[in-house]
Amino acid sequence: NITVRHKLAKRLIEAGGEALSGQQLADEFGISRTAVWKHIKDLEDQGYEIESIKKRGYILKSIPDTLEPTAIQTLLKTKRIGQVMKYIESCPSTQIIAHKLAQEGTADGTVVLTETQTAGRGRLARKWDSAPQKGIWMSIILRPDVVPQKAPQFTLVAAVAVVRAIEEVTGLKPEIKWPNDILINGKKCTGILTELQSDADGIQALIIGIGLNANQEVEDFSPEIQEIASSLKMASGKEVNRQELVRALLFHIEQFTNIYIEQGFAIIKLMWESYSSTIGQPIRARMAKETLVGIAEGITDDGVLQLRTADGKLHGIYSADIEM
Ligand code: BT5
Repeated sequence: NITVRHKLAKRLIEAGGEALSGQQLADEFGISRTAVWKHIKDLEDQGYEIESIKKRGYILKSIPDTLEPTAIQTLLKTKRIGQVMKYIESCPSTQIIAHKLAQEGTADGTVVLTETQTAGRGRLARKWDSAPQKGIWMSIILRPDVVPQKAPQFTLVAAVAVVRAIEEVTGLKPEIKWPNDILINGKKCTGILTELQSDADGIQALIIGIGLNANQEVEDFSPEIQEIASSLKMASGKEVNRQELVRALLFHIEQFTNIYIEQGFAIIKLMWESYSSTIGQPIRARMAKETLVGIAEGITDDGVLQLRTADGKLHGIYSADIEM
């Protein structure tokens, strides 16, 4: 029974190192003391360190560093996002699992989390490096009532939410590089991949994949990205609590998607531009068929990047790799 286990974990965390007696917990949850003991064993199997002291009860000593739902959901402040969570220790890609769950009709706000991906992916089938237990490799399934053309804006909404969450948890000041990279000191620490399931009726599901480098050291990255990638730990010098970070991410993604859906893109756009390292800068936009060089002037209300070339022409960039 997962909810009793959640409640028990929550109660132990809130007790802040005080002992809670088996009888007291049994009364609170309306179960037997033996049932309490069984739940305690389950938590221990998940890596919780719990001391049991005769006549006094249970004391929580430590929480495991995993993204297992009990640990995350215990202090989660969201209403929709993360109420349903699927956790797999290792998988090819959380995007693949999320697509399958979405097809099977999973609820709006379902979150897929893993410790490592063997085939993590970026845009255009590029590889995403996903070191075990070092990052947040997560896909969120949303079912917004908007037209498919609006899907790319969710990448920008998610980017603003990611920046907020990183700021809140670490005090670092990340920047957004259009459309989907979050940088710290010019190095990529997060990538976002928004994919779509749609039909004649519109969007069936949006799958927002977030890959966030939390606790890697340089040597945890594959050699080819060691120069361009960074982690929050490398930038701040401190180990981050991944559970706290996931909760902050889910909270801000819920807040900002609500703002976007209720009030439109204008507010998000302002915030996005204030976090952007691209706007106002000379850039090179590499697209499938051509490369354009110019100044990035801003984004439109649809999230399209506006690039002014030397001949004075303004170009709308829908999809590209940006070099600065
Ligand atoms: C992205 O693609 O930045 C989107 C990445 C999305 C990853 C998440 S993890 C959870 C979910 N499940 C998945 O399978 N994917 C999503 P793109 O803009 O195409 O950037 C890919 C490029 O970033 C690669 O070609 C590398 O150069 C670089 N890269 C790969 N892994 C990285 C990492 N861990 N940190 C920083 N840069 C990385």
